Amino acid sequence: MFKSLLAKLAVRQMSALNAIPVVFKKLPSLFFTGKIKGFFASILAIFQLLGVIVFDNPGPIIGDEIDLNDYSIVFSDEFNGDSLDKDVWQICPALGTGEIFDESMVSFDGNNMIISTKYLEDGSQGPGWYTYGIENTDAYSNFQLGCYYECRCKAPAAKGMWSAFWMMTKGQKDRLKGPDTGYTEIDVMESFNYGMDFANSTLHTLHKWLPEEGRFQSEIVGKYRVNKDIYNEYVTYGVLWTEEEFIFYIDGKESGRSTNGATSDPAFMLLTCQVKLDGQEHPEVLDNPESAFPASFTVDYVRVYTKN
Ligand SMILES: [Ca+2]
Repeated sequence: MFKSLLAKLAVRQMSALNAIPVVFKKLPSLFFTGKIKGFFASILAIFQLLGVIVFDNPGPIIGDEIDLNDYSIVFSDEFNGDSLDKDVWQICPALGTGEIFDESMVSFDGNNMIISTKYLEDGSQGPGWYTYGIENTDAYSNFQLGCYYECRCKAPAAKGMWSAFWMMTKGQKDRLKGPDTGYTEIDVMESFNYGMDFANSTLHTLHKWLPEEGRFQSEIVGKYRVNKDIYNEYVTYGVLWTEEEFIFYIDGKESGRSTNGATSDPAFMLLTCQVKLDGQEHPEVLDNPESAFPASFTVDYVRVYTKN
């Protein structure tokens, strides 16, 4: 029976199960060295891990910190200017959830790029929910494995918003021109729980398009509880892309890892803010007070590091 129960657990729940003894082993040394705060934080983490296994709740972030001392920045956009660098970024094609991407919704405050979202009666493409999304131009779509990709941002504080920092391997663009060889989508940060259960949490997800089977193979690597107000405080979300796996980080601390979709195909990055409309009769976005808009997805920077 225990075996059949185990078989029903998703990979993220199995990771939580495997993490419990690791955290448990640290308890005596934390207690006997007087690190009482760490001791109780570990006890709490064990309960949170049980919540992941039993209820599929967001889990705690308990991994090691990434050491970037051995890394150098090979690409960055600090978004400190007053416009989008069109050599690097272009508008992301529509993502099919019903919102309208319009460049008028992107602005700069000297330190950040801000993607604003608002319903406009008189928008350039008629009435609708206006927002924006960017992806790398072809010239900047050759990011490689071996690098650490990081974005520092604040998620929009409105119900029904879906902000994301993600990557896609080049096969996604190439399939439009030639044979479809498949691709991997790496969702480093997805935030859509403002004002709902599991606010202040984020998802890491991998989707692998298998053209010969005509389907996506998807894996939620994990849902993670960030111990911060992610709508008003900056958080960094990152992924270290190695030959064998994707290792995810939140504020520099490992949150989860996966071998699914490990690939050497080059990739491009995307920053998008969707509105969860999806043809719903009553989308959650309508439950916000008027004062919630324009909602802002605030991005301080995107950086790519490579090992020296
Ligand atoms: Ca900045």
